[in-house]
Amino acid sequence: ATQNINNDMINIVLFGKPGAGKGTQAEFLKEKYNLVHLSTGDIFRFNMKNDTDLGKLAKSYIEKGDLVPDEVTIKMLQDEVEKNPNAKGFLFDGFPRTIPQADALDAFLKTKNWEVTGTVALEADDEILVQRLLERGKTSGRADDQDEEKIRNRYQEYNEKTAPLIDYYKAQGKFYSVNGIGSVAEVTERLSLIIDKL
Ligand code: B4P
Repeated sequence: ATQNINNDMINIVLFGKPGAGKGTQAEFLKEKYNLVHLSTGDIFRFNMKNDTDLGKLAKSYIEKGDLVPDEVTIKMLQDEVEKNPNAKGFLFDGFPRTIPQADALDAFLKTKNWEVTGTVALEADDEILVQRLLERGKTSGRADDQDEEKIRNRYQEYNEKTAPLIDYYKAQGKFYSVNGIGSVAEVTERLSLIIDKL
């Protein structure tokens, strides 16, 4: 069934716990590999800022540190992919975050003869990440970064709903991980070594 897959298309899933540096690294990787960067977190925040219906809905979940429901998130992501018909590849940042999202992504990409090329994870200890998010919360204005209880809830959501994706992608032979601690440039270099081989 894979014979029709378009292998010129690189689709990378950037994976990691909240605050692991997905958004930070995506800024460099999208330029380096000429990928369309789709960050579900950024798209939700854009909609929240503009007070759209989607933004109002997402806000009620994000402010508590909960994941936004799959149905809403999957539809939004698919719409964003459709807006970029000439993409050479996508960098999915913060999506998928649940098994149903990963299943939906596989099925959706398949309709275009595309697939996930690889999933690269940024690894770091929770305690370091909680400190990073509290630090960002001082200036980001993000409600989900402001207090430790909400931040802890995001890690609980991650452990329950997102961590199972590690085995999901390992079973497909598509899971790679790097140490997410170090300078931004060092981490970019580690990710590049993996992406270059995909
Ligand atoms: P996201 O916007 O995806 O955010 P994130 O997990 O907080 O951060 P990221 O890993 O991108 O870290 P960043 O580079 O910013 O999600 C926010 C919320 O949206 C979720 O909690 C959820 O509610 C909702 N959502 C999003 N996608 C969803 C989905 N698919 N399904 C359901 N809900 C969804 O870096 C963090 C901080 O670390 C920054 O301050 C940065 O400067 C710093 N940093 C980065 N790299 C560093 C390094 N090497 N050294 C030191 N500091 C570093």
